[in-house]
Amino acid sequence: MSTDANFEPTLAEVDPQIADIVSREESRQSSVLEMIPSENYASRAVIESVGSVLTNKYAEGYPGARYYQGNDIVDEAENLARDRATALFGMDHANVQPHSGTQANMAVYLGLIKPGDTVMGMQLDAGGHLTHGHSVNASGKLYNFVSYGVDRETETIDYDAMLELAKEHRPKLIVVGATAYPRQIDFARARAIADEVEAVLMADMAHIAGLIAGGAHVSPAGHAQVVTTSTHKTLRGPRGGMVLCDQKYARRVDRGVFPGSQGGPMMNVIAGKAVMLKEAATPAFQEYARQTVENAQVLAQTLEDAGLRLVSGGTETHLLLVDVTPLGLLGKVAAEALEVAGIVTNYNTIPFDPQPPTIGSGVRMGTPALTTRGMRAEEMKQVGGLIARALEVHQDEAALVSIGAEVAELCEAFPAPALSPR
Ligand code: DSN
Repeated sequence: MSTDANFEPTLAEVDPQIADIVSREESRQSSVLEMIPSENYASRAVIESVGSVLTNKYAEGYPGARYYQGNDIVDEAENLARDRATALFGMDHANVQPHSGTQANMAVYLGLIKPGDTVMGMQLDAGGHLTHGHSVNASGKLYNFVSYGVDRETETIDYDAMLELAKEHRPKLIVVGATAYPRQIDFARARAIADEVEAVLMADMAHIAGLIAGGAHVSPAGHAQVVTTSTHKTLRGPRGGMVLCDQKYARRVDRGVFPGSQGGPMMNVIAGKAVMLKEAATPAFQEYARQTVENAQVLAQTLEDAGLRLVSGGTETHLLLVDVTPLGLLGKVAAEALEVAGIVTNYNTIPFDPQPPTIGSGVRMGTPALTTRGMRAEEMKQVGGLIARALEVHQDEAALVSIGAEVAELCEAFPAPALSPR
């Protein structure tokens, strides 16, 4: 029988400082235009799962084969997540335990190849990710990564050059996928290149997983033998990762995750991934994915009409990369000015960037979070106008603050999903 004594004190009672930080961050997320393309608002159902007592359970191993007792109930959560993931993405096998997209990528490398093996990945300034072989990352230190990039003219992937590079270096694994690439990836073409040199194709769909789930981007299923992703971007799930693969690679992928590179899985987060996968399989999510891309395209057109240069001339996804150098700006300066106006983006390198990643010549922005708030084409025209004006007056703090007042009005009209009363 429960008594009052069983109830634990609340966060606000135990640690008012952290409670205040959580509350202020919730307000910040609702009072700015959140345009970092890898961010989104997880649903209340996802956040409830992540904040649940499933965090208490140790479950090293996999459902039905754990190294701890008492896992029958959490096994059900992991099985639901695995089944929903394979059904949604049309792949044979899913591992839902990776703590992040980075962990998912490292687990695949560990499971499928050996240190020193040759791998091909997209270089960072062309839009790739640190875990696609950058020298400062374990991927670049442990494996012999050879990098492909984009064509200087079109700023899109040069698949012919990629094929030549593959023939020259005969990689065991080819990684496609990006964090700052606004165009769709041709998975069929990438698979043909991999087949030509007898490599395995790995698609890192972290940025576009939600678009793929919603049918707004071509799927890697049937092309890539292994697919990795994070779960908190366009998918709107909890912070985490996943690997999907053909049955042939299932055992090696699983061993790459556990015991290869992780210990106990976060069962609370796995439950949140299961909820995310249920939500992403709905018609409402398909509409969300479609609207996210439409919003990005309207925003791109608005910025171009205002005289800004977009890398590759536009977007086919949720993401835009604005070259701010024609305005005499550096990426970091531009992103900081936008934040003063309440528009949160991130500075980024652009293809063939002379600037280091700590400065960048571009600003990366996207529409996933704004679309979650219910904004559509009309609002994207407004947002594009605000961005163009803010970049123009970047040195005038008062002008930026006055643009911020317009941002605040828009945010009030399209409230972010809220957990606490405001
Ligand atoms: N996934 C990266 C991003 O796109 O923000 C960070 O690792």
